[in-house]
Amino acid sequence: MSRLVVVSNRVGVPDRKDRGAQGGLAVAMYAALRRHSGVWFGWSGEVSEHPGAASFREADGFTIATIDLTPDDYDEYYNGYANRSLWPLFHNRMGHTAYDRLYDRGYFRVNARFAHAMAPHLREGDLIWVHDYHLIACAEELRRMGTSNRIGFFLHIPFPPADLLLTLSSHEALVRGLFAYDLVGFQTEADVRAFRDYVVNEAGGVLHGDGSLEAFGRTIRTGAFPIGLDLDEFRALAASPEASRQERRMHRSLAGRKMMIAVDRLDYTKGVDNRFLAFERLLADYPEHHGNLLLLQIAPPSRGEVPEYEAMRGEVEHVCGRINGRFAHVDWVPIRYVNRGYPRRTLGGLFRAAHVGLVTPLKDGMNLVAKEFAAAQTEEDPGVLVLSRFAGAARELEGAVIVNPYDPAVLMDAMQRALNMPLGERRERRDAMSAALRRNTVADWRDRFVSALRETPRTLLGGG
Ligand code: ADQ
Repeated sequence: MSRLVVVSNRVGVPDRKDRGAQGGLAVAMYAALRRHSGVWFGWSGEVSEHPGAASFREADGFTIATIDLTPDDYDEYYNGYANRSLWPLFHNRMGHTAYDRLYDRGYFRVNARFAHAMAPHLREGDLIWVHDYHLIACAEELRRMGTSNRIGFFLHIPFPPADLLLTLSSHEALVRGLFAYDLVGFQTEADVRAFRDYVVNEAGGVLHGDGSLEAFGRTIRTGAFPIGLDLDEFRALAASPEASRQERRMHRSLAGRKMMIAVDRLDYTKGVDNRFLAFERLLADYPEHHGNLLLLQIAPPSRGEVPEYEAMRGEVEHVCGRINGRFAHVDWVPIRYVNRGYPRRTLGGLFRAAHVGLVTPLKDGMNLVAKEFAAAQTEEDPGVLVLSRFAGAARELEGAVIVNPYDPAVLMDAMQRALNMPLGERRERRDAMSAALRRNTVADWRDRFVSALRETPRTLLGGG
């Protein structure tokens, strides 16, 4: 059987003692890597002046191979191009996008370094699966070195409309880089369409009748592979003694009040401030909620070295402080704003204690928090999910109340509707979401992608 080589910016490291602390994606990868005696290749998380060759260690049934980055790599490739250029642009946040040649060069240099560090360890027949926006240009360098293996790429974040992508000087180099793969997967059909649109209209490419795309002298396959959840695992976590303890603790602290919950990395794509503004309107328009409803926002800071994140954090704190100052009583504060992360089993308990889950990103590739909230709900008394139409998850979770997160009045109405929804409707919606989660688990996602890559026609393979 062919080996599987997974390549991503950061590698997952299995934790035998606490499986529930790890995301479903990492766990799904471990299973595939074990089955295929594979290798997971990525950045060690270390920055050093003189990084050497890749270092290897055996994990639980597979191999982890990592390289260090130099301080310049870290600034230009990681904080720079990946997180200040690609991330905002691919989430339609042009105002946050940095345009900097130094970042461009750093990105392509580090992508080439990944390829060079990896190439000596590849074997004929290895299936190579590269993940996400950090490493788009990796395969092109592998091809230059003569690698003819099947190489697949999966983009976890959205693919932007052509007009936005064209604002990056390196737009063509990026898309040409994607044509070095054999299979390029996206979260949704809308992302696939955006990619095809660029290729056909801006790169003179051709969409063939069998769905393959030809440009830059190569023909590749593309497709939507929406990422799923390990439903049984998350349900088991949400029903675990630790989760139940959290749930009881939260009920005690609520003392009969209702709770809406939101859980995000603190990121300007997640729409935290819009959510707070909608909540402020709700409190202003419906005084019956005063003293009887609170919003729990869990938002651990991320990417603190990127200036746009610092600015956004200040803005969110300002809005939160204003709302709490405006409405709080001595015995009730409307927003509980928590800047730390919690293990997934704790989140499972909190999701069960909540009446409403607010997942309202301005743009999101998928958003697994939405799926986790839906998975945690019980049949007896399910909470309602309010979900942004701009999250990939909205395409599958039709049982959610789907909203436009930009319009505070729409978001406020959705909150009010969710808070007052009768049990029968909540159950119907919960069942619809469970069925959707069951149809497409993270294992299905992984297996569909790996099979599609394995089945790439031989005729399409090769260098160039
Ligand atoms: P992220 O932007 O990181 O991922 P998301 O999918 O929402 O976002 O979360 C991934 C995991 O992180 C989930 O398992 C979630 O529970 C956990 N997480 C998020 N916020 C947390 C918090 N405050 N505390 C603890 N855990 C938290 C990117 C894309 C997404 C896509 C995923 C997977 O941006 O759109 O769904 O990859 O493809």
